[in-house]
Amino acid sequence: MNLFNRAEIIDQNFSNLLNNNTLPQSDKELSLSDISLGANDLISIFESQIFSRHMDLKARDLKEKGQCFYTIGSSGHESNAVFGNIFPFSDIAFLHYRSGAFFIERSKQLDGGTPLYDMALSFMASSDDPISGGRHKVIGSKKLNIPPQTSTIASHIPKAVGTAFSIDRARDLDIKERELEKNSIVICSFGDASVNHASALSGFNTARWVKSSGGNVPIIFICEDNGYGISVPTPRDWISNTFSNQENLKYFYCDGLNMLDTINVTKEAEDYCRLTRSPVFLHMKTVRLMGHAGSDIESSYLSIGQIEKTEKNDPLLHSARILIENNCLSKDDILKLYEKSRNRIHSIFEKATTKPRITESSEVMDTIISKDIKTDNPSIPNEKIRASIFGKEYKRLDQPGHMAKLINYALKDIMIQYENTLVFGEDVAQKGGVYHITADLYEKFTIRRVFNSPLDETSIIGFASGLAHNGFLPIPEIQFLAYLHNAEDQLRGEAATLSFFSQGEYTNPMIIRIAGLAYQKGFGGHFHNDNSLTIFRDIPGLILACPSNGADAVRMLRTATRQSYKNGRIVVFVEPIALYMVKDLHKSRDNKWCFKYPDNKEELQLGEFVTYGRGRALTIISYGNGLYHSLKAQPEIEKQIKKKIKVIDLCWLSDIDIDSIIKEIGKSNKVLIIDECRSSGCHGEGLMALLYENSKNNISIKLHAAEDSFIPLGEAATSTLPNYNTIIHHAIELHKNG
Ligand SMILES: Cc1ncc(C[n+]2csc(CCOP(=O)(O)OP(=O)(O)O)c2C)c(N)n1
Repeated sequence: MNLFNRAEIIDQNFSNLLNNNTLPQSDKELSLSDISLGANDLISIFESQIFSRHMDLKARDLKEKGQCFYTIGSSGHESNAVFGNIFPFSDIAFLHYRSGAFFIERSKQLDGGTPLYDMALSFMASSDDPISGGRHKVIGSKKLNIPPQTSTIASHIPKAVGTAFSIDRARDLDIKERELEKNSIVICSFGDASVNHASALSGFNTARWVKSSGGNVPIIFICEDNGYGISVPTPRDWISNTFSNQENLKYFYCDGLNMLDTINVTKEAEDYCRLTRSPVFLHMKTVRLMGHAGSDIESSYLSIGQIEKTEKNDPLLHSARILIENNCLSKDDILKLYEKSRNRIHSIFEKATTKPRITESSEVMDTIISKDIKTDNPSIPNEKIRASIFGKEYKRLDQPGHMAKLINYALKDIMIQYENTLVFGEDVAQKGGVYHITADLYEKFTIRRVFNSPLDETSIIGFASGLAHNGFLPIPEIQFLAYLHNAEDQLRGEAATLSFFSQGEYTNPMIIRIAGLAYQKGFGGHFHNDNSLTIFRDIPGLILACPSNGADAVRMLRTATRQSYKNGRIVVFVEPIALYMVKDLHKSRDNKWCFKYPDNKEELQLGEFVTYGRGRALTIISYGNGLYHSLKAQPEIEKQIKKKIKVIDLCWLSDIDIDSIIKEIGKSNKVLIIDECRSSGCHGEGLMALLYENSKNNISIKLHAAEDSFIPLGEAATSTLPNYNTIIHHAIELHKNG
C-alpha cells in the first residue's frame, strides 16, 4: 500500500474497521428516539454520504488517468447531507465547495433527477453538464435552488445575505418577479478559514446590521469547521470564541461526525431562523480527509500520526456505527450498500468521461450575456400615476435642468415603471445622497424601496446580487468611484460571472450608479476625483455608461434599466460629479448645458453615440467631462483651423459600435480621442486600437488622456487632465501634422 495514497487507505479503512468492529465512538449518547427524523431518513442521509465519498475516490482515480478535472472533494464533510435532508429545496442554498453529499441528499426531494450523473459531468467539464455546460466544476442546480459558486472563498456570503433580506421584502412588496417562497430561508455554507475573509465579515456584519435596523434576514450561516485552511490550522476555539456571542447572530454548535447530533441541532437552528427571521450561525465541527485538494500532500505539513488519527474519525465510520446501533442497517447491509454505490458511481463516471466538452470560443462565450430572461418590460406608467408621484414637480418637467435634477426625475419614472427596483447605498434615503440625486425618492417610495446601507461597498454590491436572485432589480449607489475598488470582487468575480457559470440560468441584473471622475476644484483630492475606469474595461458582458449631460443620462438610464430587466445585464452607470450641476457651456448663464427632461419613451440605445457638428476637418471622440470640454473648445478650434469639425460623444464605453463610429468619422481621417481617465489602460487606448484595426482608410489618431497621476487637492486639481487649452493645442497639431 502506498502511504501517500490516503484515498486507498481511507477506502479500505471503511470495510476493515467495520468488519473488525472497531468503529469510532462519539461523546454524545444519542439514539433514533432522540431525533425527529425516522430510520429511512437516516439511511437516505447515509447513502448520500457514501455516494459523495465514492465520487471523490473515483474522481481521484480518473484525475490520475487525465480523464477528469477533479480539484476539490467533500470527504470528511459528508454530514452536510443532513442539511440536504432537513432544509426543503425551497430554501435557496449558497454552498461551500465540499457539499457533494448535501447536493445528492437534496436532489432526493425531487423526483426524476440525475444528480450523480449531473455531478459527474461537472467533474468532467462536459458540455452536457446542466449547470455550467462544461465551464467549471461547480455544485449547482436551478431545479434544486442551488446557484453555482465561484472558487473565491467567502465571496458568496454577502450575496447570500442580500437574498435572505429579499425574501420578506419581496413578500411585503408583493413583486410579481419574486422567485423564492414566502417563509423560506437562505442556507450559506463555508469553511472555517474562510470566516476570516473580509467578504465573510462583511456578510455577517451586514446581516446583523440589517436585523438590528429592523429588517428581516432569515439566513443560516453554516461553518463546516475541519480545522484547516489548506495547511494553516485554525486557532483552537477560534470559531466559537468569535461567533458564539454576537448580537443578532444566534450561535449553534454540532458535532459533524455524529449525524444524530447534527440532525438535532440543525432542526433547532432551522426552527429559530424560520420563526424569528434572524441570522443564525451553525458551527459544525468535522474533519477533512485526503487533504485540501487533489494536489495537496498533507504529509508535508502534518505528521502521519495526525493524519491517521483524523482518518479514524471518518464521519462515514461514525454514521455506520449509529445505523448499526439503532438497528437501521446491519454490518452486512452497510458493506453491500458501500460496494453497490461504488459500482454505481464507477459506471456513471465512466459514462461521463465519454461525453463531449466545449471546444470553441464561441461556445465558451455563449453564456456571458443572457438574453430575454423576461419576455417584456413593464409598460410605461400612465400620466395620472406620474403626476401623483412627481407632485409639484410634474409641471416643471418641461423646464430645462442640469444632470443631477434630470437623473433624479429618471429614477422616479423608473421606480414607477419597474416596481421591483430598489434604490440603496450610503446616505441615499433621507439625505438623498451626497449630491441629492436620490432626493425625495425615500418620501415617495418609502423605506421599503429606498434605504441606507451600512458603510461597506462589498456589502452593497453583494446585497444587490443577492436581491437579484429573488426577482428584484437593484439600483445600488456607490458614493464615489474610488470606493468601488473596495468591492471589486463582488462585481468582477461574482456578479459578472454568474450567467457564464450557470449557462444563463442564474442572473443578477443590477444598475450600479457611481458618482465619479475628476474636474472638481477645491473638493476631495484624489479619492473624490478618481479618474480611472480601467477596472470596468476587462469585465466580459458588463455594460458601462458614462453620460455627459442630463438628457442623455436619462435616455441611457432607461436603456440600462430595460437591458437589465429583460436581459439580466449588469450595468455600471458612471455619473461625472463635476457635470451634475453644470448649466452653461460657453459662457455664464448661456444655459446651454441645461436640458429638457426627455419624453418618457425616449432612449439612447446601447452602442448609440451622439454627434455634434458635421465638419470633416477633424473628429474628436470623447465622453463625460472630456466631451464637455471638447465642445467648449470646438468653436476656437474651428476658428483657428478655419474649418468645421465634429465631436462624438461615445456615451457607452462598452458595447462600442465601431463600424458606425468609423462611418461617422467618414472622410475625416484625423481623430483626436480625449479621455479624462489616466492614460494607462483607459478606454481611449482601447478605442484607438479598435479604430486602427477596423478602419479601412489611412487614419491618424491621437490619444490625449490624463497623466498617469493621482489628483491633488487645490489649485493643481485639474493640472493632470485634458482641458480647454490642451484640447485646442492637440487638435491644431493633429490637423496640421497628422
Ligand atoms: C479569496 C481567496 N483566497 C485564496 C483562495 C485559495 N484557497 C482555496 S480554498 C482555501 C482554504 C479554505 O479553507 P476553509 O475555509 O477552512 O475551507 P476548507 O477547504 O478547509 O473546507 C484557500 C486559501 C481562494 N479560493 N479564494
